[in-house]
Amino acid sequence: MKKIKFRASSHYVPKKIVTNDDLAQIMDTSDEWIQKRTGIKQRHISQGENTADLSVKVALDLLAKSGLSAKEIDLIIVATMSPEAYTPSTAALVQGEIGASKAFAFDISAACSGYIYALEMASAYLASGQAKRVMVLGGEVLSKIIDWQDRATAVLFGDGAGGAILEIDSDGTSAFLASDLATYGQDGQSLTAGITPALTSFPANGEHKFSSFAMDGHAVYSFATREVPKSIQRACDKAQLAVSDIDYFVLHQANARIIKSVAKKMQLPIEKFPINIDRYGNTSAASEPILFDELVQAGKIKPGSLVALSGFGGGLTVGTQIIRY
Ligand code: 4VN
Repeated sequence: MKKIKFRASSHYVPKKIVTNDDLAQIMDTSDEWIQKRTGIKQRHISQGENTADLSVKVALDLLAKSGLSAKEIDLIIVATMSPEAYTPSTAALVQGEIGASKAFAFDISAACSGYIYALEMASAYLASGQAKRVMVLGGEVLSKIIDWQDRATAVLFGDGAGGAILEIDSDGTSAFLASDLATYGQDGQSLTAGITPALTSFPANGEHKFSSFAMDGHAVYSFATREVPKSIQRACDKAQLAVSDIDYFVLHQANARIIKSVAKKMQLPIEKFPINIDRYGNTSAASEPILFDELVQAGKIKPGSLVALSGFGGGLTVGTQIIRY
């Protein structure tokens, strides 16, 4: 079995902070409502930087921290639901920008579970020997796809990026212990963005419409509280660990209440479920690597730590990776 290790971890958020009070100026909402229902106090919103720009910032910091040159990266995967374009992929833009001339690159579309799915791809390429070093990024500029008139969703989201370099290492044990991924496409309509309807006649009459972020909050909320504990349990079972063995549960920062409900349902101490949604809002696929990196930087996740990373949302998708850092 090939051993896989984390070589570096990083995150980046745009400079501009938008507080709940700022939002209350432009829509019918309040700081009290947003904090009580979601745990969010503020979010970072991009001004001019797009998804690849945020991702490039993380990529360059990963290279600086690891001491690697861009040419030593074999594969770049970006998880995003707010890519710059249908094509080129955000990952290809990053690859070109940082000069990773030996890397192939592609995006993964699994919304808020994207980073977990991307880690699965990275570990599969590493385990098969098809790559020795993989850069995995989660990057989102959700502000550009949000309907800023829809107060039910607009208050939830923020922009940011995070990621890691994973590599084959012959020493010790592998960082990837077990995973669980599941998709519920029959429920996909409860969370959508960027639907592109087919032409109904040719030649086209009328404009192409772009649909912004839309969510059946109740449906997605109950999906998350039902399926996330099950996914974590299945992944722990595969790793032959008890859920109580896990040091930190790095959950998608969808809503603080969902995270608390998962902790309660699993009868685990809330201290093991770090939350940073108060500062960043919901950054979809970027939320797991941002939180992961903050915990690494704070010295909470350290060599040997057992971490369960879980994503859930659009697709609908859910996924868990059990990692020994
Ligand atoms: C996963 C989830 C959510 C999500 C769903 C519902 C929700 C976040 C509904 C009730 C509302 C407060 C907000 Cl579970 C979003 C994503 C997308 O990343 C993924 N918040 N809420 C209220 O009225 O209390």
